[in-house]
Parts: sequence; structure tokens; C-alpha cells
Amino acid sequence: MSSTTSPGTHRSADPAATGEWKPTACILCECNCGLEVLVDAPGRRLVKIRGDRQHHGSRGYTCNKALQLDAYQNPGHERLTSPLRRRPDGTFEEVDWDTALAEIAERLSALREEHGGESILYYGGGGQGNHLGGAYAPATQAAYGIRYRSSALAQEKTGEFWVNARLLGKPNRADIEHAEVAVFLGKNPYQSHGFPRARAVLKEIAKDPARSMVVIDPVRTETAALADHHLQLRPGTDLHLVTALVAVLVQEDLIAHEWLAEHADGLDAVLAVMSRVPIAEYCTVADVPEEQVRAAARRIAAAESVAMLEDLGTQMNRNSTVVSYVEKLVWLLTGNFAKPGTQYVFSGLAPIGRDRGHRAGEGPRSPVTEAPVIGGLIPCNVIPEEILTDHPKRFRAAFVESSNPLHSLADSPRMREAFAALDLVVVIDVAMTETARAANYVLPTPTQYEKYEATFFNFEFPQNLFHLRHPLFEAPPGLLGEPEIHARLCELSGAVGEADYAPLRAALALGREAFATAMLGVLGDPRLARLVPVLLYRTLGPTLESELPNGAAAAAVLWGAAQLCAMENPEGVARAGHGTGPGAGDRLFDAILTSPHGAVITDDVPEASWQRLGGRRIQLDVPELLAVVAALPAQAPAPDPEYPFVLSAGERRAFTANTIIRDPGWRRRDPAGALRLGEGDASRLGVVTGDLVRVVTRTGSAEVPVEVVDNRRPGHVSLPNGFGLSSQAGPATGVAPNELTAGTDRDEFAGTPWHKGVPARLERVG
Ligand SMILES: Nc1nc2c(c(=O)[nH]1)N[C@H]1C(S)=C(S)[C@@H](COP(=O)(O)OP(=O)(O)OC[C@H]3O[C@@H](n4cnc5c(=O)[nH]c(N)nc54)[C@H](O)[C@@H]3O)O[C@H]1N2
Ligand SMILES: Nc1nc2c(c(=O)[nH]1)N[C@H]1C(S)=C(S)[C@@H](COP(=O)(O)OP(=O)(O)OC[C@H]3O[C@@H](n4cnc5c(=O)[nH]c(N)nc54)[C@H](O)[C@@H]3O)O[C@H]1N2
Ligand code: SF4
Ligand SMILES: [Mo]
Repeated sequence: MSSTTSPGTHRSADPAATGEWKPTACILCECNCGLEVLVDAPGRRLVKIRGDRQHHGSRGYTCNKALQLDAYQNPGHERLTSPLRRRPDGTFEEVDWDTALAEIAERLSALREEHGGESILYYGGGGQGNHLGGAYAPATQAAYGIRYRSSALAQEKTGEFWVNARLLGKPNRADIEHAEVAVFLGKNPYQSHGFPRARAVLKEIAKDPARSMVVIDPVRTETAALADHHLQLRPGTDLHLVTALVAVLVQEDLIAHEWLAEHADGLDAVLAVMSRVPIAEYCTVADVPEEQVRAAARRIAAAESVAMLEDLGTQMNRNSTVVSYVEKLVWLLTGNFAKPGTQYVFSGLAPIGRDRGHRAGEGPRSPVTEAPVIGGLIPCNVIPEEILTDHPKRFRAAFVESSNPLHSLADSPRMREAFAALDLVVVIDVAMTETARAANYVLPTPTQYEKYEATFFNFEFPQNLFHLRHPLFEAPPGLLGEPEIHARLCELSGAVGEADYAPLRAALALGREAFATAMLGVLGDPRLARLVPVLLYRTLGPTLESELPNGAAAAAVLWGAAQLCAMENPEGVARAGHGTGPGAGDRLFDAILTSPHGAVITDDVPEASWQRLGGRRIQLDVPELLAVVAALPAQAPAPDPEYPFVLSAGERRAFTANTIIRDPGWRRRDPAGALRLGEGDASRLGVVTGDLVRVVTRTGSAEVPVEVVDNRRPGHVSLPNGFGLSSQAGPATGVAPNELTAGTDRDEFAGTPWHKGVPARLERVG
């Protein structure tokens, strides 16, 4: 750690004695636990970190990872300090902002002119902790006619989004904290979280004899070890197992007939398929004793409340969209919706997870491969195919913001090839990433602790929280926040400018009410409607700075989001204390601005879930998906003898956090990112913990030390996510999982990858 003393100051300047505790949040997973940080302001260091008891969601909780956040804030020489332009020889030169942005604007405009804005892909828009900057990107998209976008959500969640859209018309989440029975499908919340205070809640459930936990995972994870029912299935056989679970509910007549008659259509079609399921045979395929499956189904049916959470173990695996469908049938057929401890429809400030739910084959498609666009996102796995072709509609440019697709998407070698084939790549990031290295222009931005930031991952119930974090530090000179970058690019395109701002500023001078009226006018103007984020930033933004200096203009976009939230959720917003009527949105906005520990945006009653469905009945019959269930063969696919192992490529562990922290020194355990394998496999291979093996897949190979463990099935091995980051300081640490994965291994409905089931072979090294 660098010393914070400057010449002449006393050597023992202890920041703990002189510094200040400031509220903020952890940015390493979607929970965004509230933190209090003792800062060393001149050194821009997070000196001490503790949970924030005043934070409504996390209530003082953190996991082990939050303590390492200084390694994100201070990535050393990986930190970007100036805009960079790539020279023809591949090296980078520093350029000033005016030059960089003017050249980018010119090249984007030229591409639009020649090939249409459809030839430019926008990728990303936020990580686990930062979505405020990305909220301005739609304006840049509008300014340059950029029509297609994608993000990490399109390699994990789009299948589930689509299923939710078909079944309920709305996304939903699980109230694990209050559930009598919590069910985790391909999810290890002990490490990955996914709901507030996960480890504490898991332990509460485990020690309460009146509650139960069901875990469906081929690994005896930390979560599975706490479970009452661990269905330790053969990897990749989730469709058999979960279908068997649903079939037990149907065939033992454990379903909520009255509730379903009142709320749902399509039950007969589901019953027709499920009543014919050969339960015993499917359990054999999944290699789980039938009695265990029946016991879990009966426990679910007997419960007052069941909440169920699926995640990457199935979402990045074979049949993921169909599995998501049968998973939802488990809780729908038992009536576990819109009651405490069940599934609910959340409020929020952004429409994450919403989709129109077109029938398979209908709806928007990607330009070259005609892959389904779900939730507005093209599947990540088709991106290289949308570039590496001479199709006239191919992508010719990529605009990447707060994301690292050259590391995180399937088949990194092919992704590198694809990005190298583009005419223009622009990357906005804080650090020199794998993707930034492939860019023509790299635009440096302050870290999330040097600016106002927030996420739209606000899914809690009954009280939903929004946390606008205030900066802990002043940003270093020479960096621009994302809102400023987007505003300048929009202005340089000629789409928006002073003439558009002036009337809004005049209205604002009369008060927020007049401003709201003027903004309504803007929304009715097709030229300006999609530029609203920048209009807010340039007009309302500066007025926020007078109260909250150091960049609060970035929060301006939340004004619009707050108005929408108040309109969509009047009762919840009122119950949260923001009143009713036309001023509610403004009061909500002000509460967000002035609540550095987070503001409750909505306080819901269970019926709110029904209200959000807007009178639509639940549609249980999704014919495209039910057809797959009906045709499911009663045998497991035969493994390829050349690749007898199943590799789970990207397991969440105690010290992984996507690629948010680049310095490998942050890890207190598992520094090499070991390949985990069972004792039997280890002895057959003749390796012990620490020995090197070569992992060979159909697309790549890598050498990695093994860790012999006792919690997994024979033939099932795993590598952690987020390893193998390039560094200017030395060789990469660990294996980058997507050097081993294939883009063509993807779901037939959503195009999501099969990262959790990569066929692999292991060879002893040396
Ligand atoms: N520590 C840590 N936490 C994180 C992150 C991180 O990088 N590190 N990332 C965050 C992000 S972006 C996400 S999306 C979430 C993901 O959170 P999770 O989905 O919980 O994480 P994973 O470990 O990738 O996969 C979950 C489980 O799937 C199991 N699995 C593997 N194959 C199969 C299978 O065939 N069937 C079933 N049923 N299960 C299988 C694995 O054994 C594993 O326990 O985590 C978030 N939290
Ligand atoms: N094989 C395999 N691949 C996977 C997974 C897996 O399990 N297996 N998991 C997948 C999942 S679930 C996810 S979510 C993705 C995640 O992959 P990505 O979406 O690519 O995201 P991150 O790795 O989180 O990268 C976040 C980027 O944001 C940058 N950043 C940090 N703060 C800021 C900021 O304030 N502004 C800007 N502009 N940039 C900032 C960081 O430096 C980093 O480059 O990985 C996926 N890839
Ligand atoms: S990584 Fe841990 S401390 Fe950080 S938000 Fe997630 S659960 Fe909270
Ligand atoms: Mo993720």
C-alpha cells in the first residue's frame, strides 16, 4: 500500500484518526450491500470497510469480498488516465477528449451514413454496481441510429425473461427471506448471493425446523450442505429432474386446483403432458433416487409459501429456457405467487427483465443470424456471427460501456477475431481490459467511488430500495463520467443542442411543475423523445450540482425514472412516504438524492403483484416449450468418449467477482483459480491438490493446478469465473474460462450459452 503522507506531514498520519466514514455500497454483486468506508481522500483509498447498518436492504451485512474493494478503486497501472487512440501498429497514444470524441462522432456518423445505424452494436451499459452511466446510452443510440444492443443479461437471463413474459407478462423474483420452503435450482447463494443477506438467511432457514431448503445442484455446495433436500443430479439433466418434480405434483394431485381455476388458463394442456411423464425413468436419467424427488415435491406442496430461484447452473446449460418454464410450473401449480414468502412482481426505476413475449419465431430478430431479440437484447453468443460475415447487414462497429465481452463471452479467440474485423471499436472503462486492448478509442471514466452511481438492480419486496451513492473521492483530473461522454457525443452528432435546452431551462426556472409540463412536450416530439436523458442532464443536472457538488448532475436521468415509477406504482410510492398526485415523482426523486444510505421507493402489499399483472391471467400453456417437454426422451445424451468430463466453466467462489477487480492480489484464497475435481477422478488421473493438469475442450486447452474436493460427482469438474485477466505487470493468473467455451453451444430459444456443461478431457502434466 502506498503511503499517504506528503513531504512535511507527520509520518504517522493515521487515516483512522483523521479520516471520515462515508456511506456507499459494494459493487461486486447485484446485492450492492450498503457500506461505510473510512476514506483516505487525498490518496483516494478505501482504508477501512464495514457494513452499513442504516442501509435498508443489507442492514449491516457484507460478505468477505467487500473488504477487498480498495483493489478495485486502485488498480495501479491498469487504471486509465487519458483517452487513448490505437495506432496502426496496435500501440496506443494519448489524445485529448475533444479530439477523441470528435473523431468518434465523425466515424459513427460516417458508418450511419453509409451502412445505417443498424451496423453499430451497443454492448454493456453497466456491471454489478453501476447503471447510472448506461442510462444515458439510449440517447447516444438515438443520436447515431444505433438499433441493436446486448449485454451480459443476454447470456444468462433472457430465456427466463421470455418465459416470464409468456407466463405472467411480467418479470418476478423470489421472496426467499420469508419463504417456508426455499428452492435453489443451479444456484449457490452462499457464494453468489442474489438476495439480501444471503448467508444469514440460509443459516436461518437451515436451523428453523419449520422451514426447509431444497437445492438442485450436481455439487454439494455450501448451500447444498445446509439443505434438507439436496437433489444432486447428473449435470445437464435438469429438464428431466424438474419435469419429474412437476409430474409428482400432478400425478399425486398436489396442485392448487382452486387457485389455478381462479387465476390461470391452460392447465389442461400442462396436465395432459405431465400426467404421462415416466417419473421413475426421468429420475434415473438425472441419477437421483425417485423417493428423494417425491419427498421434495411433497414438501413443496405442503408448504404455506415456496420461493424458488434459478440461476446459472441451469441458465447456462442445456434446455435452459425449457427448464426455466418447468421451474416456474413448480411454484405456479402450487399457487405460490403474490403471497409473502413466494414469487412477486417488483417495482423499480428501470424495466429490467421486461419482454413482449413473442411466440418463438416471431418478434424482433438480429440482422444476420435472425436470432431472437429478447428484452431488447441480441444473444451474446451470436455476436461473432453477426460480424464475421460478408452479409450486408453485418455489424461494423461496437460501442462497449462498462463491460468486458472479450473476456466474458463464449469463445474468446473468436470474439477477438470478430472485434479485430470491425471498422470501429469504442470502449468506456476505468481500466485497461481485454476489450479495451481491442479498441480504436478507449475512454477513461472515474471509478464508481469517484462519482454518483447507482444500480437498477432494485428487486426487493415489500420495501424496494434505490441507493444513489455519493462519491467518496473527487475524480482524478482528465476523466469524464459516462453521462458527460454521452451528452457530448449526442451534441457532436447534431441531434441535440443549446436550442433544445433553452426552453427547458426557462421552464425549470419557473419550478419543477413547469419543467414537468415542458418535458411532457418533449416526450411527444419524436426527434427529442429518445434524447431525454441528455436533455435532463444538461438542464436539470446543473441545478442538482448546487446542492450536491462533485457530479450530482449524473443523477438527472433519475428524475424521469422517478416520475414513471410514481405513475406505475402510485400506492407503493405513497406507502413509502412520497405522497400522491403529480408531485409524488418529484418527492421520490428528491428522497433519492438526499438519502445517502438508500431510499425506500415503494412499500408494497402482496396484492401489488396482481395489480402489476394488470388483470391478465396466468398463461400456463406455452406450446413451444410444452412440446419440448412432451418429446423429452427418457435417456441422458451419451457423452462424447473423447471428452468424458463435464466442465462447469465459471463457478462463483469466495474470491471471484466477474472481472471487476483486475489485481489478482485481492484474493485471500484460491489464488490460482484451481480446477476442482472429486477424489475418485483425482486418483484415477494420479493427481493430488496442487498438481497441474491440462484441460482440453473442443475449442481450447489450458493448464491449471487442481484442488481435490469431496463435494462433487465423478466426471464433473469446475473452473472459477473472472480469472485469466491480462495484465501489464506480468502473466495472467488462472484460466480465462471462455478460452475453453464454444459460441455455437447455445440454447435453441434464447441463444444463451452452455458454459456450465462444457465437454472436456483432463490430461496430467509432467
Ligand atoms: N462470489 C461471487 N458472487 C457472484 C459473482 C461472482 O463473480 N463471484 N457474480 C454474480 C453474477 S454476475 C451472477 S450471474 C451470479 C451467478 O450465481 P450462481 O448461478 O449461483 O453461480 P455459479 O457458481 O456460476 O453457478 C451456480 C451453481 O450451478 C451449479 N451447476 C453446475 N452445473 C449444473 C447443472 O447441470 N445443473 C444444476 N442444477 N446446477 C448446476 C454449480 O455447481 C453451482 O453451484 O453470481 C453473482 N455473484
Ligand atoms: N464461461 C463463463 N463466462 C461467463 C460467466 C460464466 O459463468 N462462465 N458468467 C457470465 C456472467 S453471469 C456475467 S454477468 C458476465 C460479466 O461480464 P461483463 O458484463 O463483461 O462484466 P464484468 O466482468 O463485470 O466487467 C465489468 C467492466 O466494467 C468496468 N468498470 C468498472 N467500473 C466502471 C465504471 O464505473 N464505468 C465503466 N464504464 N466501467 C467500469 C470494469 O473495469 C470491467 O471491465 O460474465 C459472463 N461470462
Ligand atoms: S459481494 Fe458480498 S458484500 Fe458485495 S454486494 Fe455482494 S453480498 Fe454484498
Ligand atoms: Mo451475471
